[in-house]
Amino acid sequence: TPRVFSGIKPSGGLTLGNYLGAIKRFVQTQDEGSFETIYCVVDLHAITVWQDPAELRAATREVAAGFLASGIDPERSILFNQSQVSQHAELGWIFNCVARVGWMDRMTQFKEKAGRNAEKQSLGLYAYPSLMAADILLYHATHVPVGEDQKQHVELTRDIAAKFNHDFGVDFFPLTHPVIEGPAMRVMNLRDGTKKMSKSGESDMERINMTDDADLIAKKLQKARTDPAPLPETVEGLEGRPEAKNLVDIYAALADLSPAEVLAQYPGAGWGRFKPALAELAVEKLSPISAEMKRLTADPAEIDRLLARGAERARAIAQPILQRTYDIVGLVRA
Ligand code: AQP
Repeated sequence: TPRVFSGIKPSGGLTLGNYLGAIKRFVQTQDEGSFETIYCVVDLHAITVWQDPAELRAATREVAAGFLASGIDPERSILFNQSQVSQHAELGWIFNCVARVGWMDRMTQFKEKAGRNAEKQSLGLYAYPSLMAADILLYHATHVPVGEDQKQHVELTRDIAAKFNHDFGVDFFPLTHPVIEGPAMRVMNLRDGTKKMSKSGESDMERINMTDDADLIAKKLQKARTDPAPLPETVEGLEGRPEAKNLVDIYAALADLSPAEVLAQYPGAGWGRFKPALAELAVEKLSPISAEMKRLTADPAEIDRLLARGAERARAIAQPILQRTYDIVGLVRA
């Protein structure tokens, strides 16, 4: 069976964006059963920017709990944290020696994250896509479900695989496809509908965290920025209204409806009516997940045990592939 690999950085607590844009799909892919699904809490990626150690530990367990509470089954999928499978870092180094500086220079995400301060960023942040290539190729995963923003990195993974195969005259690493399923759901910032909702955004009011309680969710949605006009009758009417579009899209994703169906349910509704309805729906869908996350994170030892078990299963796939890579490169190992 073909393998799917995907990860989430424990750079903070999970947001509604991570849930609707990533985890919800991961669960669907697992449940469809046509892939072996490998899901990873990518802690080595998180530390490419500063993480307080205690917060990193807590976020790692929270992200793992979010996967489990949303329906990732640690038996049917492999769920682990990246640093526990050292093969990621080892293959990442080899890929640092395969990838070219010029390729990294073209990565738009680094430019966006670094802004004008590229020289002050960690070397790890710059080389991040080469570790990401290792994450994927370590399992010979061929399908990587990602958002539009990660497409360039998955293409770089192909380039690294192709150059490795070419340089060493082998046909070893498969060429990976980014799977951009349907119109990728992009949840936007509640205070600025042109920016995406992020774990590490400045203000807590701009995002919904998976651990927010009902009152806080209602308050954040109540205060979410919107224009004064009511909901349009058709989806075209949402153009040029990013905040309105975002709230309708969130409703649609939570209710498993299309945005047009949502607008048909609330023809011409004002925000005074739509926002409380959205809050009620969000609480209905999220509270069972957050309650389960709370239960799971109350017992960190159990989460750690599950992650260690997942790591063991991941290693069983990764180690032979790394060993073969070492042989191909000419690195001696007894
Ligand atoms: N706002 C979003 N809408 C839809 N999908 C999103 N994802 C993240 N934010 C949104 C998806 O979540 C997965 C995990 O992403 P990540 O943790 O590896 O990195 P990220 O995309 O950088 O996530 P954040 O929350 O924005 O973290 P920070 O603030 O630390 O950079 C990916 O599949 C991503 O598409």
